[in-house]
Amino acid sequence: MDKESLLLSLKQDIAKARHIAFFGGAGVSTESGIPDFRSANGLYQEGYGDISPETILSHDYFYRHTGEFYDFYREKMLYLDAKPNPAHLYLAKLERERKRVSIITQNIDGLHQKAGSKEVYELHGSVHRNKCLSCGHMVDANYIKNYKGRIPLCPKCSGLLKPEVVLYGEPLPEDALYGAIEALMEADLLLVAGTSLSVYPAAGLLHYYKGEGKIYVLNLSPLPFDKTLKKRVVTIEGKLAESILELQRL
Ligand code: CNA
Repeated sequence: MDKESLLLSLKQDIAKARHIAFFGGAGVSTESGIPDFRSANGLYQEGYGDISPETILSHDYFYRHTGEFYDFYREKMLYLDAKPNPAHLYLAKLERERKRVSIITQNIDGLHQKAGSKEVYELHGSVHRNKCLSCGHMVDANYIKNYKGRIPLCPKCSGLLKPEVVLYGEPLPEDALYGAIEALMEADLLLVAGTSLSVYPAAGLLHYYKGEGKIYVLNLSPLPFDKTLKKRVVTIEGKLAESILELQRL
């Protein structure tokens, strides 16, 4: 089938669906100007000497090299002027039209909420919440970005602030995890977009999807699904936001 026919079939399945689960990753926000990790222009292609981004964005590194962590984090992970793109906006519009749309995201940028989506499970947390490890006071991402000093400290007690972002070596937040599992078990249509499905345990959650229909994948490149899911997968290659605009025109 050509791309137009695939998008038409997706549009019809969306119209029929009662409850859509959308499982997304960094590729959902590249068209908002936020680089992903693994694409040709992704963060992993840049060099940081001998240290990999996974190492810098890890629990141990945060505590042992807090200054270096924040140098990287503030320069590479905070895109506070980014705006939702047509994919974020379309999903929010579906929800406003009284469909249940559960957004399960590995992103930490808050763009689904900015677009208006209400049911969002942030598996890897959010740059917008930052907690003082001493007194529990919360600050926003602007405070972290604009702090005059290498390591942002709490405005109330000068304690160390930590972004509520899931670092490598940390467990997923239980609320988001169980909410995502429940949504996947209840949904009757699954869309997977802008993710390499290489970060676990997030990628493994797709097995909780119990709907009987197809699984649509909207990604720049095909994804490695195992045998159980593979036969139901329909892949629509290309840029997500462009595909969504095309779908809306059909
Ligand atoms: P990834 O491993 O970088 O994979 C991104 C995937 O998206 C790749 O398969 C790309 O081919 C695909 N892709 C890129 N641009 C587009 C596009 N415009 N349309 C369709 N597909 C596209 O990212 P994952 O999310 O799979 O990896 C999980 C990490 C990335 C999570 O821990 C995130 O927290 C982390 N991350 C998040 C952000 C963000 O919040 N915006 C940015 C960078 C990294």
